[in-house]
Amino acid sequence: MTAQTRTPRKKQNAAARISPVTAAGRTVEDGERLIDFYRRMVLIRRFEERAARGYTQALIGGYCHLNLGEEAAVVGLLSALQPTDYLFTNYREHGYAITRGIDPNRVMAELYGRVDGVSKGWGGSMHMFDIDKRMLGGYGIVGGQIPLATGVALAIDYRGGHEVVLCTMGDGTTNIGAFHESLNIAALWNLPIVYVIINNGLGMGTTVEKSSAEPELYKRGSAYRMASERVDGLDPVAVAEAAGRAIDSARSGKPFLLEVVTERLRGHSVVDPAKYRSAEEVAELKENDPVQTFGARLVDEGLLDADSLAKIDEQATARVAEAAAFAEASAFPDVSTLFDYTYATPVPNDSRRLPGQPLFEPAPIPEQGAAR
Ligand SMILES: Cc1ncc(C[n+]2csc(CCOP(=O)(O)OP(=O)(O)O)c2C)c(N)n1
Ligand SMILES: [Mg+2]
Repeated sequence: MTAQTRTPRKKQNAAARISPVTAAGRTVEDGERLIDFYRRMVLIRRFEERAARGYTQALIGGYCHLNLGEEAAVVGLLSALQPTDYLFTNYREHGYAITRGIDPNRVMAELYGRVDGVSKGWGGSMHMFDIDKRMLGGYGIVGGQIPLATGVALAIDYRGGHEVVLCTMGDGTTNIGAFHESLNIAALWNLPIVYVIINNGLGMGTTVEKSSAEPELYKRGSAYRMASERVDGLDPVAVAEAAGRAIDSARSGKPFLLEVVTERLRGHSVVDPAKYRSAEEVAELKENDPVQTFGARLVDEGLLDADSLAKIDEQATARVAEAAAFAEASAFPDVSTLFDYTYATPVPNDSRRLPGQPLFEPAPIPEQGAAR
């Protein structure tokens, strides 16, 4: 186990926290990669801001949880994953979907509940699923993804495949039984899986320190003799490197627990004003904003200047506007398709009732004098 020095909620100087990449030790490809990280982070940022706006305009319904503040974590993690690997996330997933390569138009259309959405408009914000990109959800039940992801890792192992499963979850999720059951079985059976704790310091309004007896969450791996590591989730390069190590370990049959210490810039969901946060904490969040600090770092290193930063921002804003226009133009799914994707195969006794129809057809009334 290795620990980063960063203490989750401690005020720090953002520039000092980010590890320097010296110009001397960097190739052109490295530079391009860093700029690509930044572009992807800005796209998530603008997408999520647009989603928040769409929600307040009642264009998006249901629950809606944003990746604002977690951009570096998402981009760093997914950069280490092969297209053939599998990804599971929780309900805070829009950024993962876009970064995994799902067309932002389809992601936005899913938020709008439209037929061109990733899940044909029936899943919404929390249930995006794309088999081609091997993104297997999107789960609204806290920890619901963990046993399923472990099962996929078992299937890979059983078939002798070389793919890896990356399963993300929040800090609050590490106190449910399924977390411990899954880590135990994965360690016992050497399954090819990386469990990632996105530690944003909060489960809704409750801090990690108030909910976890061991707040250094990566240490939980030791209960299962599972290799584990904590990394600064505001630095996409550090996350990418740690994810690479974790995925290599899983691919060689040693499951891994990676704790990514990050921030949630706004409330739990778009309707949460987060009044439980102090003004000082909010100011600190702004100071550590990963998109700002990473952009500033690329400028410091001479990879970008103010004009190129502005251009990347404009491109992301335009791309997201296109996604929103696409979503608005897409039709709502027909109610007759409501049950079409409930089961993978036809279920003979599935009554396919539609809303408003009675639960059971009334039993026929026997005729007077008829035998019973
Ligand atoms: C089984 C279950 N219990 C409770 C909830 C309500 N709930 C939704 S999100 C959440 C907090 C989870 O926090 P964390 O795991 O840290 O993830 P984050 O939201 O911070 O990304 C809770 C309690 C739920 N969806 N499912
Ligand atoms: Mg959390």
